[in-house]
Amino acid sequence: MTTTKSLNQIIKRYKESLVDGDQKNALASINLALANGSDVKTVYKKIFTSAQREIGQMWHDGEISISHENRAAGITLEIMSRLRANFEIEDPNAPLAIVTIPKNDNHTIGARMFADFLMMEGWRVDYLTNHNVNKYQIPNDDFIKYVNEIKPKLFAISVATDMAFVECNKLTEFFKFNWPHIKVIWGGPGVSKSLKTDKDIELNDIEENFSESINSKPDFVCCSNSAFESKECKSFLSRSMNHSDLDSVDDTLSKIGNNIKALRISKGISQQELANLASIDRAFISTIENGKRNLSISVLHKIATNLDSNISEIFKD
Ligand code: B12
Repeated sequence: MTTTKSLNQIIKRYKESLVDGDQKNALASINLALANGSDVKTVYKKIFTSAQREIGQMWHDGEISISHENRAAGITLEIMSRLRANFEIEDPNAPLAIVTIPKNDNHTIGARMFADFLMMEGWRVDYLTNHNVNKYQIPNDDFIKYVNEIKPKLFAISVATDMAFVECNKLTEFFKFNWPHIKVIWGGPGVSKSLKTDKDIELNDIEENFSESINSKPDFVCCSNSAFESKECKSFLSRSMNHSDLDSVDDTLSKIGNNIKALRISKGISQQELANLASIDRAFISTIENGKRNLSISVLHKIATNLDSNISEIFKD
């Protein structure tokens, strides 16, 4: 296991490699952290985050040039992409998230980090760099078509500056107008700075406490130091992941009804004949087939058996 002391040494070595533009040494220090037992999330949160913040600060303070800063960011992004190969999601049915950055924001690392974190948690991610839903970059019509096609469960916006916070609000307004059911999460230093909070906040509390600063409706705002690792944020993400599976009892009942009807017709029997076989009222069968009846497992079992089938057939998509 990596001790705090050795982890601090690795962070120092990593940061120095970035300043020197030494990708080989930077990669070697990450491999050392992994070999010492640090997991990938620790590497992201402790090594990449602190090194990038320090290097960025050096630029902000005039200690290194913007080219040096960009070279350092390039190295970190390159190493992140190599690590990502280990947790890339292959399941095409895994829930999908869009992660993006508002117009005019060039701070890409936090966004890419959150995108990778979602992948580690089992999400597929579409990462839209420097996303601009405006007439110059991604036109609204194109974006609407794209979202309708890919059907994401989450839209995540990473915000680094005050300016970008304004754009983030506009983007969220546009997004929620078109897809009110898709969850929206915000994070990044621009959010905590603009809202002057270090808490993770859910929709109701957002409306109560921040209605003056927020004119759109995000579902979750992530401002705590533990970034996306807080209990509240994890719970929100896990609920978002299962969102549409939970919200539609009506869809499930209608699927069950359609499946029963198809099985009955393929067996060549009427509703009355099925009712007689299963000792159920015919009107009851009719409401089930129309998806209007919330029925018990024992009734489902009786119907399935009399259709020479099983319950899993009746639930299939
Ligand atoms: C590096 C850096 C840059 C780099 C960015 C390089 C790159 N490719 O990303 C460069 C040099 C380009 C840059 C430029 C500028 N920067 Co700058 N920059 C930074 C710095 C030092 C670090 C950012 C970073 O990479 N952090 C590392 C990542 C991993 O951390 P993070 O972004 O915080 O992300 C973590 C969490 O916030 C969270 N997270 C992030 N996104 C999301 C999203 C979701 C949904 C969730 C749940 C979580 C989450 O997860 C991450 C992991 O823990 C910050 C200061 C700071 N300490 O944050 C200033 C900072 C963001 N920059 C700032 C400013 C002002 C600028 C400039 C305007 C400066 C200028 N005068 O030109 C320009 C803006 C350019 C533009 N149009 O965007 C200010 C913003 C202040 C404000 N309130 O507006 C900051 C805060 C510095 C400061 N103290 O003044 N910057």
